[in-house]
Amino acid sequence: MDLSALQKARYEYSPKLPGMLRNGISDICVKVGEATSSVADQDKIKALFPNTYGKEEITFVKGSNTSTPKKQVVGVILSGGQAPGGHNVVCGLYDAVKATDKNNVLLGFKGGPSGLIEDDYIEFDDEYINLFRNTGGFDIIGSGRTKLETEEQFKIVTEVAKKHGLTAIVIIGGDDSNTNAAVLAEYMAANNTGVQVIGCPKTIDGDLKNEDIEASFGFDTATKTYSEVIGNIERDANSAKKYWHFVKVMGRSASHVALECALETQPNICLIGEEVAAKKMSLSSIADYIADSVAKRAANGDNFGVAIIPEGIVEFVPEFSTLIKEINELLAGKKTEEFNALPDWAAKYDFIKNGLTAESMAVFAILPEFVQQQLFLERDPHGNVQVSLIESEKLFSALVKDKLAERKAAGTYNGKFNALHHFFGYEGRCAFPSNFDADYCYSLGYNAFMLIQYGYTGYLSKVSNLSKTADEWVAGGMPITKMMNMERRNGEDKPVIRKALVELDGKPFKFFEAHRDAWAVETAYTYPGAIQYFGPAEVCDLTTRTLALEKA
Ligand code: FBP
Repeated sequence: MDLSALQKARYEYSPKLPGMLRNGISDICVKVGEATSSVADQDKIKALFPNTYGKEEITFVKGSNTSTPKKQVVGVILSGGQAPGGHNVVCGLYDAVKATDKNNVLLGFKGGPSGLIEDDYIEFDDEYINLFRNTGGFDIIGSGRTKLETEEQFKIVTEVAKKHGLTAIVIIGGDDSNTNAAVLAEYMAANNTGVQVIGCPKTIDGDLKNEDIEASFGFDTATKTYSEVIGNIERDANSAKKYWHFVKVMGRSASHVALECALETQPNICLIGEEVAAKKMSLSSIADYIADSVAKRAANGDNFGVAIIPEGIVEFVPEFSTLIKEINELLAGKKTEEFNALPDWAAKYDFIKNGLTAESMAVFAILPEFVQQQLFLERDPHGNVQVSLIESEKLFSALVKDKLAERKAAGTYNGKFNALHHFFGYEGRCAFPSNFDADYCYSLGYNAFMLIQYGYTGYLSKVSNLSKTADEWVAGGMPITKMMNMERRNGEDKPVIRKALVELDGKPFKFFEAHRDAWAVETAYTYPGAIQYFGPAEVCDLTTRTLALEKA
């Protein structure tokens, strides 16, 4: 395999463990904390998880290891979208598994949860693991989005576990995957299979966090990667002074990624979906808000700017989410075929007009035609519009252009508006993990094995105090049921981990809110530059602005 110079250098990097895990496996013991209860719907969650509910929070501390020695055969899967650092979770897990007993085994099930069902696996050894240390990507075993949730699937997993003598399964995933980890843990406990299940918090979206989990891994590197490029674009904009750049950033629903990039780069505009929903903003009012910045800057002679748009924004605009719901109804069942069979867009437009309420049709009518058509493109397996396929960066620039034309006609604006569009998502998901993510992920994996060794199941590997240096990080575990509540999913009440949206009274948003009016008019850009892997700690080991503000 040909290696880049950075890849070779990163192989040599030693990820930092929390101080308390540095003593060696034989010197790590457990401090048992308080019993837990779920964040809401306690009676319902307790009834659904009789074997795993209400367990205690635990922390690892220095002291003699009191776990009962036994041969461990651990299976691991990566689940969902890629996030930088996933390889290091596997490496940390592997190192702890082998440091405890070299006869222990770590199996990697390939292609995500489906690997467990199809019994498609590899057994890790030093030679293979060493190819992936401190590198980005999930290609060590691949990932997938199959949901592990049915009794039938659990029975197959139990058979696969029995065949390999698995003592534990580690699921590295987001809120849905860890919800499934909790359900699987309960099933394994209820059926006395002896298989423990441990989760690790992953997602670049940053929405798997709560009072216990300070950050999901991958958010740090992905946002730094996007911020680097947004900063470069800002500098280009400020040099050429002729374009408005509309930059969409990933984040399926929550706007944490957009907010973090805004805190890093101080653009002229950043939309926050959660605020749009709270203020019930319409497409038109959002377009006016952006047009105000364009017009004020133009009045100062600045016909350029940068606007950050979160990927999930349209679902937060009340009138747009109603429109999406109506379209989902309109195309339900066989009606999709009927719609697709219509000869041209004019015929399809009539079909839509007859099917939507007058209010939704009014919203639909103001959309540029390419967005109208995107709303009728591919559907997800549940028949829903895939909002990530809607080019909201182009939608908003088109709406702003219309607003500016109206203002020009009214004589209230006399600038130039040339828009360019970008979408940053996949560019950041497999970047070489920052030192923070490399350290955090390795620690999560190492710690996951500590939880296994001490017999815990239904726990999320927890490493906290993350805004401090790694030697002050705290390692332990939290029952996943503590993070759960009941939510309506596909017409049914289901126990799920509560997703963390941007808190409008939280410190990161408050900081942004206090500065954004100035940023909207001035050119206050900051240029974070590329992630640094080698050099002084104040440059290389920086956490996100979000985490720093939350913990300030
Ligand atoms: P996870 O929730 O699985 O971590 O994935 C998040 C994400 O990266 C979103 O930001 C994005 O909308 C989505 O995955 C894209 O999914 P896909 O890789 O299937 O195109």
